[in-house]
Amino acid sequence: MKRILTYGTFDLLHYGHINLLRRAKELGDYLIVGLSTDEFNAVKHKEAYHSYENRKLILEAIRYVDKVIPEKDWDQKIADVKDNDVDIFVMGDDWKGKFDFLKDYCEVVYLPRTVGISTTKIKHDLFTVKNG
Ligand code: C2G
Repeated sequence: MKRILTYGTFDLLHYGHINLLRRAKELGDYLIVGLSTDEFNAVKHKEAYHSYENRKLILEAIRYVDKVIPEKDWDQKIADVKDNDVDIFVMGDDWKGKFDFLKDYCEVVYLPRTVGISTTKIKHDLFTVKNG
């Protein structure tokens, strides 16, 4: 049973997120998602449209996701890897290199981002359409 771990905000869920979650799950058998809390999003200078509880509800409905845990700070990843017996840590390659310290505890894989979509783009496009 190969256990996978990834993190994110996953706001305004889109196909880039789904592509990431699908490919992460394909690397093993059990996918855990560390979902950024609303408070941690503020630390990341992000403000999610959906609350943590609603983003969690949505993620738990995705066939690739087996467990959702709260991501409360930058420093919990080593403990999360240990506590959840994680074999592979996965992130999109916009984070390439940033989490290599986890290589002492598990395999680290950075997957190519899906080009052309982001939560920021969705917000921008909707704002532009709405305001002409
Ligand atoms: N992603 C992707 N392609 C996109 C958009 C996002 O592959 N077009 C990936 C990101 O690389 C990330 C995941 O989807 O691996 C979640 O993206 P975000 O919700 O934007 O996550 P982020 O804010 O980068 O949080 O501690 C790590 C942070 O919590 C990561």
